Amino acid sequence: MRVLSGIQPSGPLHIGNYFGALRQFLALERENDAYYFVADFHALTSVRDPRLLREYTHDVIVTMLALGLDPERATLFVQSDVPETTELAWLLSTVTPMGWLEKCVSYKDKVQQGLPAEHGLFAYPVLQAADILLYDADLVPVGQDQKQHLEITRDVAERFNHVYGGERGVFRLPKPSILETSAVVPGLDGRKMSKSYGNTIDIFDEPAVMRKKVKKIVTDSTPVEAPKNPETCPLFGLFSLFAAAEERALMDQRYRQGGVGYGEVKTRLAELMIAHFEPARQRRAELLANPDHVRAVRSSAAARARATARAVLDRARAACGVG
Ligand code: AQP
Repeated sequence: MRVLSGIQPSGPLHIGNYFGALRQFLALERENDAYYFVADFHALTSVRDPRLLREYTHDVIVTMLALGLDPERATLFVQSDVPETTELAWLLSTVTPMGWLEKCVSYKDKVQQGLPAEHGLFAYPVLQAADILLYDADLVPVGQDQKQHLEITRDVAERFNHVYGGERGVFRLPKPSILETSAVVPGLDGRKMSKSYGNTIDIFDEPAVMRKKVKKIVTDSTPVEAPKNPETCPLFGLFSLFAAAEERALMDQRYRQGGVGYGEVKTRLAELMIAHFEPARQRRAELLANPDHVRAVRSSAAARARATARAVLDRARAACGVG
C-alpha cells in the first residue's frame, strides 16, 4: 500500500503529534511504500518569520529521524520541494464547491482563535487534497482532527474523477488511518493537545520542563481516598499512552477503587515520558550536529517524491485538457 502523511513545521512537535501521527508513521513504514512530508506550505498560514520556518522545517525532519524513521524505507520530503503540489491544488480548486470549505471546523476554529481569515487558511483542505492525491495514496495516518479534511479529499477526488475521469478515474481514493487509543491526545488543560492552545508537552522538552508541565495537567479536586473515573481524566489519558499494559490496568483499578493521588500519577507519568523519549533525544543531538546528513536525506527524498508526483500531475493535466 502507498501510505502518505504530513506534519506542519509550525513549532516543535508535541506528544499529540507523536501518538496521533508519528507513531503510526513508524509502524506503517515497515510494510508499506511510505511518503511522509514536512508541510511547510501549510505552515505559512501561521508562521510568518522565514528564518523560523526554515528552522522548524529542519527540526521536523530531525525529529522524525531521531524517532527512528528510516529514510531508506520512507520518502521523507519537504512539501515545497515538490512544486507540482500547488499546481494540482489549483486544478482541484476548480472543482471544489465553496460550501465544502465553508463547513470546515478547523478553519472556523482557527479564525475564532484569532488567526486572520485569509484565503490560504480557508483553502487549506484543497492543498491538503493535492498533497494526498499527488502520490496515489491508499492510506493516510492522522489524528481525529484531520478526519473531516480527509473526507473532503475523497469528495474532491470523486468530483474530479466524475468530471474528467471517464471509466477509469484520475485519482485513487485514500482512506484515513486513525488509532482509537490516541485519536485525540489531551493537552495540559484537558482540551486537544495543540500548539495554538498553548497546552503542549513537546517531544523534546528538557526533562525538567516535562516534569514541570506534567505537574500542571488539570485534575479535579477528588480526595486521594475517593474513587475516580479514569475514562474522563486527561491525566489518566496521558498516563495510559506511556504505561505498559499491566501498569495501565493496575492504575485503572486503583483509580476506580480510590486511594491513588494525582500527585503520584504525575510523578510516574513524568518518569515514563522522559524514559520513553531518551534514546530519541540522544539521536537528535547527533543529527543536530550533522546538518549535512539531514540536508542529503531531504534532497534525495525530494527527487523521489517529485518523480512520483510528476506522473500523477501529468495524468490530471491530460484529463482536464491543460498543457
Ligand atoms: N492532540 C492530538 N491528538 C492526536 N493527534 C494529533 N495531531 C495533532 N494534535 C493531535 C496529529 O498530528 C498530525 C500533524 O498535525 P499538524 O501538523 O497538522 O498540526 P496540527 O494538527 O494542526 O497540530 P496542532 O498542534 O493542533 O497545531 P495547530 O495548533 O497549529 O492547529 C496530524 O495527523 C494531526 O491529526
